[in-house]
Amino acid sequence: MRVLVLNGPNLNMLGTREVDIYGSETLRDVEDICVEAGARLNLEVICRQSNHEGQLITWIHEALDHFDGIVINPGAYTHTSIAILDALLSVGLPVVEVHLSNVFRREEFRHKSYVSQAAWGIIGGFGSQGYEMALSAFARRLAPPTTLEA
Ligand code: DHK
Repeated sequence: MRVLVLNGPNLNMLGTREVDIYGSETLRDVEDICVEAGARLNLEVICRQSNHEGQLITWIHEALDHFDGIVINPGAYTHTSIAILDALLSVGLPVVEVHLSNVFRREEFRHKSYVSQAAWGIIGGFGSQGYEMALSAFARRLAPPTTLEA
């Protein structure tokens, strides 16, 4: 089972960017956590980050033939991008939306998420642990049902 972890704009600045809000872990740390969690959970995890909406959309389209699910932190595109919502809806893969911060404790413009409309679940406020939670949800969802012994 393969899961694509997508991070959007400014998440490459993790570790130096507003550490009081986003924490001191770098994007590399977050991606390492995802790959390690994937190994524990028996998921193949591939991580990508872009500051460009079109690149994120292309990766979402390409995921259709290569992945079983998507974990996405769209950064500020969460609150603005109907195009990313449409891309997620067009591929129809299960999506977990992750935010490092609890967006509902922050400015009102962060309370609206377009992406949520395509999401199976939403996780926010747990820092990098949120990505592990998302992957663990996929491991449960994608695991083949255990057969009962006769
Ligand atoms: C990351 C961002 O870059 C913001 O634009 C979002 C999100 C929140 C996060 O908490 O991970 O508003």
